[in-house]
Amino acid sequence: MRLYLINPSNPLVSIINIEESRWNRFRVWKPLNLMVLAGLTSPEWEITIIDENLGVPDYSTMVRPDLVGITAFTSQANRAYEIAAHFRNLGVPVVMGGIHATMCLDEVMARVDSVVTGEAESFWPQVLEDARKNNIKPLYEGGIADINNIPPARHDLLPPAYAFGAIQTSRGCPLNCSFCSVTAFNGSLYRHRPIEDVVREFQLIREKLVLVVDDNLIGTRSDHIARAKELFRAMVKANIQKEWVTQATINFADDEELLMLAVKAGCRGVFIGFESPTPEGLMEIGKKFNLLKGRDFRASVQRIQHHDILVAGSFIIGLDVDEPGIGARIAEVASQYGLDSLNVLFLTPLPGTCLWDQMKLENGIALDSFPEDWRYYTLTYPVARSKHLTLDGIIHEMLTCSRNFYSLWGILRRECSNLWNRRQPLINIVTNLSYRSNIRVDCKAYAKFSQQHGHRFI
Ligand code: B12
Ligand code: SF4
Repeated sequence: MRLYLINPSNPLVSIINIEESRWNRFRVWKPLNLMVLAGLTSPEWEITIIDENLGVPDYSTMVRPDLVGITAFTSQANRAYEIAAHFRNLGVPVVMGGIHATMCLDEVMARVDSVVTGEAESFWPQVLEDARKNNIKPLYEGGIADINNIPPARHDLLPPAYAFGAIQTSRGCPLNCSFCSVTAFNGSLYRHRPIEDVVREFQLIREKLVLVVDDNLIGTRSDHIARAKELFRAMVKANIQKEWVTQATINFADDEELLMLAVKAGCRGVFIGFESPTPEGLMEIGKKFNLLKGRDFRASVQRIQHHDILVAGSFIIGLDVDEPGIGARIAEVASQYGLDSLNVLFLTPLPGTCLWDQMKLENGIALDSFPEDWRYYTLTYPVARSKHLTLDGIIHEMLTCSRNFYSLWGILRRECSNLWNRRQPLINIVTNLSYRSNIRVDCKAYAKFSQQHGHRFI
């Protein structure tokens, strides 16, 4: 039995457009979900994982599979439907799962043979068995799975074309920011895989560099922090010899022992959501966690960097409180905090989030012709109306922010500081240059977008 597992491309995601900028090679990440599914698949299936981000194959020249499984973020939905249509025309059953299929069930069910909602661990073997018997059901509700003792992801199946391997150690996040789908999808319980499973799986990864995909590797409570320390100790003990980056909340900075253990275990960079430079902005999106203890962000960032860990920060533009000047303000604040890199995204109502419900109620969603418009839900295009900013205004803020933060002078200053402190200067320069070269790509893309969709924002 032959199984194709496919990660659809989205040409509008400039960050992964290698042709536009060769620096982006370092930012093509493995589709871990398909590797996890492959790990749950019995040996009678011959599995091929196709990541269209590495290049779209000519499916018509490929051997006909017995089953096709497609994953999709919302932004990939349209391409997913094209792939599904191709294989269904050949009479091959298509099953789709992942975040978009879960949040937009009716839309997806109308376009594939079967949908698996939620986490797949409990149902995937059943789907395969039903497919083998030619009796696949239209819907399997995976919900929240038990992540104890799941087999390791198949790290051997993808070509060695990626800079980073990938692994997951926990699911969910103890917070619930209004724009984020994680808690809606993975539930409010923050769950951890057994440490021995994680350590064993780390040892199967070929790449030296690894993305730990957890939404919040360290959590927020003292028992979460204790688990993170235990994990790092086990990784040190097993001498896994990997260098990894991950996502965490700013409280990563608050525990010296945690930082020491993290760096010993191979942590080289952390991605932190700062989201807004103002308390009003943080309140608006439900991230008051960042306001706790009257935090000094610069000092927090420095404490992390002191351990040779790079800090990448993320902010959002387009909140109700954002006014003209917000782009320059974010760039200024990010520099003040001393961030090594900055990722700014447009406020986007992703289906299933509180923000989605709120914007629907307020008629705030400008790009609402679905499924066609999903391709713009990359967070790199404005899709919603902003209270104080026009479409051209919000684009101007985004470009100002990127140009200010990624000015040659800004990059040079950060690189000198990183060289001086011997804090990952190579990774830092590659990251900064890739962001800088994407400004040109983004400019072209925004101009086209404004021309095509400007009238929908009025
Ligand atoms: C790592 C990551 C990335 C990586 C990409 C990884 C990749 N290639 O898959 C990078 C950094 C590139 C990335 C980019 C983006 N991301 Co992202 N990302 C994640 C993150 C943190 C982890 C994903 C992961 O590997 N999870 C581990 C796997 C095992 O879990 P899973 O994907 O949920 O898979 C399980 C089930 O969903 C199911 N399943 C999944 N697929 C399938 C398929 C079949 C057939 C079946 C049966 C089951 C099934 O089974 C799996 C096992 O239970 C998630 C958050 C999260 N917790 O998932 C956000 C998340 C998926 N990303 C999100 C977003 C918005 C984006 C971007 C649009 C934003 C941006 N500009 O950065 C881009 C879009 C890129 C694109 N191609 O369009 C949103 C998606 C929301 C949505 N509705 O689309 C999430 C949920 C985070 C959030 N804030 O809400 N992301
Ligand atoms: S802290 Fe990050 S992962 Fe957690 S809910 Fe907020 S945005 Fe989502």
